[in-house]
Amino acid sequence: MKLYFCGSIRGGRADAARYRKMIEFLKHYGCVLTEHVGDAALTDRGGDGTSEEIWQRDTAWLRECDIVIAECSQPSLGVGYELAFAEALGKPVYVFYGRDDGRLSAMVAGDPQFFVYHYAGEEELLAKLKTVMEAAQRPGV
Ligand code: 6K6
Repeated sequence: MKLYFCGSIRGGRADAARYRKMIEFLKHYGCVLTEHVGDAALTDRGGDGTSEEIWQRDTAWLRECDIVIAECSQPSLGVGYELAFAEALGKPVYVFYGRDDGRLSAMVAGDPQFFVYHYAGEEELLAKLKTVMEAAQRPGV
C-alpha cells in the first residue's frame, strides 16, 4: 500500500515529532511517500526544491497513493489543499485532530467524504491509526 501522509510544514512545525511517530507507525502497513514531513531537521523555512517542484512531486504522489492520512492539529494551507486535491481524486482521506478546542476547520470537519478522528494523547492516536489501517488493509475496503 502507498500512503500519503500530510502534516504542516510552512504552517508551523510544532507537531513534527508527532508526525514522525505516526509515519514510523504507518511504515508497518506500506510505503509512506511523504516521509520527509516527519523530518525533525525540516523547518518552516528550510527544505529542498522550489515550490513548483514540490507541487509537481506532491500532486504526482497524491495521484499515485492508495490512502491519505493527515494530522491537522496545526493549521496548514498546504494540508488543506492536499485534502481537497485527494478528495477530487476520490482517494480515501483520514484526518486526525488532537486538540479539544473544536477549532478544526469546518471545511475539513464537515466534509462528508473525510473520515475525521479526534484523539487525546499519543496512545489514543496510535490505537485509532491502527484501527484505520487494519480496516484499510482488508480486501474490498
Ligand atoms: C519546507 C519548508 C519550506 O519549504 C519546504 C519544502 N518542502 C516540502 N517538501 C515536500 N512537501 C511539502 C513541502 N512543503 C509543503 N509540502 C506539502 O504540503 C506536504 O506534503 C505537507 O503535507 C503540506 C504542508 O503544507 P504547508 O503549507 O504547511 O507547508
